[in-house]
Amino acid sequence: MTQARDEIKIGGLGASRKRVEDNRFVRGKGRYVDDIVLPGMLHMEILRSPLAHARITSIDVSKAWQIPGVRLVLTGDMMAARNLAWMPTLSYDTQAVLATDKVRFQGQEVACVVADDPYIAKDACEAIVVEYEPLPVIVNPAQAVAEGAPVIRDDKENQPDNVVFTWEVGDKAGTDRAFAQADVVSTLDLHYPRSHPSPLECCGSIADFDRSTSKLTVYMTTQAPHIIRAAVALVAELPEHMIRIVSPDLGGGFGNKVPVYPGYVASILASILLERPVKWIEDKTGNLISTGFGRDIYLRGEMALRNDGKILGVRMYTDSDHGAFFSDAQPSKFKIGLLHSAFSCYDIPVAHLVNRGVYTNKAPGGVAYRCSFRVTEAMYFQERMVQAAADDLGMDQAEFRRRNFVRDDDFPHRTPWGFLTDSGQYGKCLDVGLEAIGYQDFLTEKEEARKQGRLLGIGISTMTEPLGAGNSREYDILGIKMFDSAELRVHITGKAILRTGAKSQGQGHETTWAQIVAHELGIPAEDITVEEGDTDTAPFGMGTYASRSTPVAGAAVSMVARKVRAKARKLAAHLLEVSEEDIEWELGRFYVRSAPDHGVTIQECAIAAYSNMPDGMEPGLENVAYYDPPNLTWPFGCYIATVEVDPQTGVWDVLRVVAVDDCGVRINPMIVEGQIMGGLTEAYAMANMQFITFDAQGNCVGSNYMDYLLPTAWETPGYELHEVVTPSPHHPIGAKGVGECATVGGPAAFVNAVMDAIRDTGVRNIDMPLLPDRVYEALTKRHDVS
Ligand code: MCN
Ligand code: CUM
Repeated sequence: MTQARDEIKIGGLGASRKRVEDNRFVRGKGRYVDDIVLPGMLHMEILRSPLAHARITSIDVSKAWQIPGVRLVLTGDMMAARNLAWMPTLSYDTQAVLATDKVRFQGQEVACVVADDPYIAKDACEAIVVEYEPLPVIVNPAQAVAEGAPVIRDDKENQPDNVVFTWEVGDKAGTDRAFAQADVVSTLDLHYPRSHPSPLECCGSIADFDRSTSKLTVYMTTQAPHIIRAAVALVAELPEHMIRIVSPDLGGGFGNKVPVYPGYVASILASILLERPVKWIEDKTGNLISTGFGRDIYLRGEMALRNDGKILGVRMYTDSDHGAFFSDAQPSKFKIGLLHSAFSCYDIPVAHLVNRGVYTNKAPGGVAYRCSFRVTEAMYFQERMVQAAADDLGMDQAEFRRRNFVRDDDFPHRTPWGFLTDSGQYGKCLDVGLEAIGYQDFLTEKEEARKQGRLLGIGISTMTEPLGAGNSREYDILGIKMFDSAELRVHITGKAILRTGAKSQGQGHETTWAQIVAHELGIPAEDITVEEGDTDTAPFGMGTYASRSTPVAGAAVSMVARKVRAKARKLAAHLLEVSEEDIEWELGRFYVRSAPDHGVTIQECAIAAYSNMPDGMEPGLENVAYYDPPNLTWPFGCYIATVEVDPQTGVWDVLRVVAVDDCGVRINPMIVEGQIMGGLTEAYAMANMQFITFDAQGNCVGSNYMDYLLPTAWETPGYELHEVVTPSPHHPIGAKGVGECATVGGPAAFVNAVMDAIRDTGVRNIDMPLLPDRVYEALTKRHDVS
């Protein structure tokens, strides 16, 4: 008889283990960048441009220097003298660190002051006198490409206009043929507005250059410490082994903490010049107006349809607004992220996508806010178009989806834009969702309500999305391949420490990675410490974004545990005095096949690794694994919302939200549900209230929490969550990513529901957010509203 451990009891795969990091978070003991105080530390503040586009004619810093306690005033010219006025971005562009020639967006960094405390630094920023000569301002793609538009990036050679790139994918001629055969062509124009991830903790850094050792340590808010280390080595021309990046606890990231920001670079230079630690903590307005936003993209979609509901082909034309610098982090092969993952869950024979990216006088970014590299936009367009197409055909929207889904036995399936989806049960997920919401009953209720002048609507959004870049053949950032890593050390008493190249910002890696080790080795999860974010100790990895941690670093955790188990097996054979071939494994224990009671635990193997190894065996029980996934993982989500729209005011209330997520095997179901609830809340926020816009002068509207709204518990609807499990065929434990699914798929469910409720108006689209005045205008004026 064997003594297999109960996996749930030891906190292994499938255990809804409480989050270990919450022990310190709920006690106020988290250690964020701003909590770190170093001896002799100075404080830096940034002076930002009030104008969106202007030539700088002079900067007078003399008054700032006179303020007692000011230690350094940095301007673009001083940066330029050190070749640091411009820095490379993660998308092969350049970005101003401190402006020299022009300012190109409101909020751009113009100067920095370092002082004894942050208040002195802030006052001194206000004592700097900058003279600007205003230039015409561009705030959208149409203006950017208009005849005679001023060239924003006149700093660049070979940049005669404001076009960053044009990128196309698919089969143009084949798509044209499909459209020629269509019974119906459905079209839709949409704008996915600029939004902001707005993590509660803003960005910040503490640079600490120690002249005596030549070592630079930077504590900073980054989701990708190793990429930052490489970037600092290149920008500051420092040797990489003399740079240590530490990303401590993060108060949310949501993609906002991937790019390299001028504040980081300026604090590093200040520390090198002053030989003192220099802390920079961004304020909320600075964060909202200058750091990585999400979306800001216009789409025209066209769908070729057969009368029986079959989609024959799709065209997409998109204009993306990247702001003044093309700075987002995304796989270098794909200029507009993974936008071309649209329609991956549908069996569409042929498709063509053309994207044009432009510079405008707005903050740089575009890849952030739980977007999976712009898959948010892809799936929003997809599901809004699918609903419009079903309406045009007069077909039931659920039936239209089902008719076009890739079927369970059609995997692997090559999408028309080149992805390979490998698994899923799309029809089943939709069925679970429809059943849960009571679809047919709701349609009846809706018709009844309509007779009484009440407007009820139901919105469905179904999607599969690519999570887990790379594989290294196709995915790199600045040429660095997108694999990831894990290092596991089992100590003599059988406790362990695990480090990965990922970096949690709130997702719970300290809890879930230990569960994977528990699953592979049978060591209780509570005996495993998980550490991330310190480049001096963590193995090289590309960090956490695009929900890549479980698919890539999580897979590396499995693989490194398996390597450790392979060595433990040899130790077990030695201890049990049999040959390795005679050994069997069950959770946490090796035993002799012919005598199952005769066994040793993994902990006994650990002791032996340090005290009783066989002749010739290297001591110790540790290893490292680098994992390069063969494919992305393809989770599926089905989100269904029901709403009631008030015809008198345009206000809409959510009645119910049902979410069915298939992210393969769930490591920690409670954490997965938390991710989905958070994601749905962000989806609801974007559909209902959240956007950043600009006036004609490029002034940012949405620069504070009075204008940029975060939903509170009061208005956030409740969610009903359901699960389907289709394991990833290639991930070592069958898990797929999930961190962004609900934010990606959710918005279309809310918007489709409102559009369904007001269908009688004939209005095809209202752009997000669906503010009451926009809905009211649609109800009264009956034309498209944005
Ligand atoms: N998980 C699981 N089983 C699965 C899949 C995931 O138990 N089958 C768990 C993971 O172990 C992990 C969490 O769910 O603890 C999220 O895993 P994953 O989908 O791999 O996503 P990442 O860890 O890579 O997180 C990134 C993703 C992104 S890109 C954004 S943006 C986002 C998001 O996570 N930012 C967040 N969720 C966030 N949640 C919080 N609290 N804070 C953020 O900044
Ligand atoms: Cu696009 S936001 Mo997340 O990938 O860090």
